[in-house]
Amino acid sequence: MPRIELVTGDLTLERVDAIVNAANPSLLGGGGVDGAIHRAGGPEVLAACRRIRETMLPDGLATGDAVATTAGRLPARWVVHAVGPVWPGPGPEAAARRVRLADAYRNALRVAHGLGAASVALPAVSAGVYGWPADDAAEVAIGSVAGATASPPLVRFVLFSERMHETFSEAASRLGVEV
Ligand code: AR6
Repeated sequence: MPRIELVTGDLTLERVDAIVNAANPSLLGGGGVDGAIHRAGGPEVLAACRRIRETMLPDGLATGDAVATTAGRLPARWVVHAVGPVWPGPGPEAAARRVRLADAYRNALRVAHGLGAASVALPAVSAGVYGWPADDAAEVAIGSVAGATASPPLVRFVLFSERMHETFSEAASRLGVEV
């Protein structure tokens, strides 16, 4: 199991080997942390995403999947773009999509590991524009990383607010995961 750290901060400032983007299937940018990553990383990141769309993923990146690009001007070496699910509201569909959220984390870590990254920083995927309730988003995030079989040895969640940091700490205690 990787070492898991929780910090409050801005993901785009992280000096780690790879940062994970909460992207959308188009890979062509958006708001939230995706917008911040493209702004800070510069046009090289978008150009790399466009190339991936043209050569490998004409229909876009599936929910739960992940793919890596250069990090452009960011301090990290790579951006691993992962797509989380949109919160569908309570009900059976939420259970199905919850699995996709866990997949997004597992695949992001697997891709980072495959690149040889020793450290990776992640946001709370799906917990912003995509509307996933924070408590559950945190539980899926921590649980997926704790159960990951292929991962960089250091995994750092970079949470954008003190509140979200607390939510992640509480989820880790509930799950009995040391952070
Ligand atoms: N550093 C760390 N966390 C951040 C930052 C940052 N710089 N900026 C926002 N967050 P979101 P999603 C937090 O909306 O819910 C985009 O339009 C934010 O407070 O970025 O997966 C994409 O293109 C929240 O806790 O991602 C997709 O269309 C968390 O990051 C869609 O949003 C995730 O919020 C994806 O939505």
